[in-house]
Amino acid sequence: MSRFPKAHFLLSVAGSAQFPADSGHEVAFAGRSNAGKSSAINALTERKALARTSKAPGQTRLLNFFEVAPLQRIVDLPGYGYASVAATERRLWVALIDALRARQSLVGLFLIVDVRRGVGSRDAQLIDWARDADKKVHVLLSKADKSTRLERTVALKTAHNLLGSEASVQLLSVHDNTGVTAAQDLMVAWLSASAASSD
Ligand SMILES: Nc1nc2c(ncn2[C@@H]2O[C@H](COP(=O)(O)OP(=O)(O)OP(=O)(O)O)[C@@H](O)[C@H]2O)c(=O)[nH]1
Ligand SMILES: [Mg+2]
Repeated sequence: MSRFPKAHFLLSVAGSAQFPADSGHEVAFAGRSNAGKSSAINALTERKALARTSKAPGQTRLLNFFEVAPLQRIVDLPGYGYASVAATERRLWVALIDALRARQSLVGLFLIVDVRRGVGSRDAQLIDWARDADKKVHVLLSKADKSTRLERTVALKTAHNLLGSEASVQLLSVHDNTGVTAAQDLMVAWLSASAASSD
C-alpha cells in the first residue's frame, strides 16, 4: 500500500501568479535535465506515472505541483543544463524558482544528481539558492544501478566532502530500489508540520 494513497497531480504553472495557496508544506525536486527527477517523484510516492518520465531530456518545461496528502505538496522543477534552452526561457525559469523559494511552505529541496556525473556547478548554484533562504537540501545521487559498487562509494564520498554541512546526500536507484525508503522517510518528515517547524 502506498504511503501516499491520495497523491495526485495538482497543477502546472508557468508563472508565480498561478502558484497554489502558500499553506502547508512542500518539497521541491530539482536537477539537470534527465537526472531522474520525475522518476524519483514516482518512486517516492509509489506511483508509476504521477510525474511523467522521458528518455528525451528537457521534457518537463513547467513547474508541476502534486498534492501527496492534504496540504503536503511536491514540486517538480524544470530541468536545467539543457543546451538548447534560450536565454529568455532561462530568465523566466530563474524568476519562477525565485518566487518558489519565497514561499513559506517550501521546506526544502531534493536535488537529483546523476551518480555518474556528480554535483556540478549548476547543482551547486541551486544548493546556494536554497541555503540562502534557509531551505534544507538533500542530494539524491540517482541511477545508482548504472554504476559499480566502487563508483558509488567514490561518488558518495566526493559529494559528502563537497557538500559538507550544506546538504545531506544518499544514493538512489528507482530500478533496484536503492535508497528509496530512506528518501521517502526524509520526505515524509519534511512534509510533516513538526519537522518543518524545527530548524
Ligand atoms: N537505470 C536507471 N535509469 C533511471 C533511473 N531514474 C531515472 N532513469 C531514467 O533516466 C531517464 C530520465 O528520467 P526522468 O525521471 O524523466 O528525468 P527528469 O530529471 O525528470 O528529466 P526532465 O524532466 O526531462 O528534466 C529516463 O529514461 C528514466 O527511465 C534509475 O534509477 N536507474
Ligand atoms: Mg521530469
